[in-house]
Amino acid sequence: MPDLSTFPITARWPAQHPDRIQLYSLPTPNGVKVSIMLEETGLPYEPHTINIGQNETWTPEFLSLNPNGKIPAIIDPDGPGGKPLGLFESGAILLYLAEKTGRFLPAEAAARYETIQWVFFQMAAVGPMFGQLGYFHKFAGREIEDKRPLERYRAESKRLLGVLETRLAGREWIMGSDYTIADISLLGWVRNLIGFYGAGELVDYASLKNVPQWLERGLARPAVQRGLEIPPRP
Ligand SMILES: N[C@@H](CCC(=O)N[C@@H](CS)C(=O)NCC(=O)O)C(=O)O
Repeated sequence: MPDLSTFPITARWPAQHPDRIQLYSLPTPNGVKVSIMLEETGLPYEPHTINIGQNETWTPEFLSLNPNGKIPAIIDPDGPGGKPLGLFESGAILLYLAEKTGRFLPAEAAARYETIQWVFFQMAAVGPMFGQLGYFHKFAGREIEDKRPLERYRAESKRLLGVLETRLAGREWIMGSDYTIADISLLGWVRNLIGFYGAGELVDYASLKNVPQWLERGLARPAVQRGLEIPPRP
């Protein structure tokens, strides 16, 4: 049985199954990328709920795994060379799990880098911009009188959706007929923008055709449906 006691996070969130991947997360758009990927691959894992509303990511135990204080993070007891590996940043985790399993990332070099390019697009643009739109439209930023920040993130989010709309023309998934980690990285964010953030009208979501159809296809996948609810909310 692997010994995970060298990871201080396991003192606060003990591993019942230290031989399984330990997932520290919450079903937010960044968190569900990893739970969906784990569900899609069928890798055995043990989820731990991290209550960000109670600032649990800022505890010393959590910070020992992710000094950036954000979910999701994992420990794979069977990492490279059979040694345990701790990892944070959802994009890095998706790449790691794709390489570990040989799934959802094309083997052919050009297609592989094209997929990674779209994952970076999600990480660098879609996530941060949609997140800011959520802050200024739904959360504390709503109260701010100056509407320029809201307008900036609204316009940028709308533009990014347009990029996706064009990419998905004539394609079932971001990479065509193959469902990949690019889709896994993006599905939760688009769903959240029009769902939880209630920003569909702001970004004129109704004018799009390819993105809504892609989202519907993604949300119909049983692994996506399961992943969206893992770990259970506090
Ligand atoms: N770039 C990071 C972003 C992670 C992130 O922003 N996580 C949010 C939840 S979606 C979080 O943990 N927030 C807690 C906080 O900032 O206190 C990733 O993709 O893993």
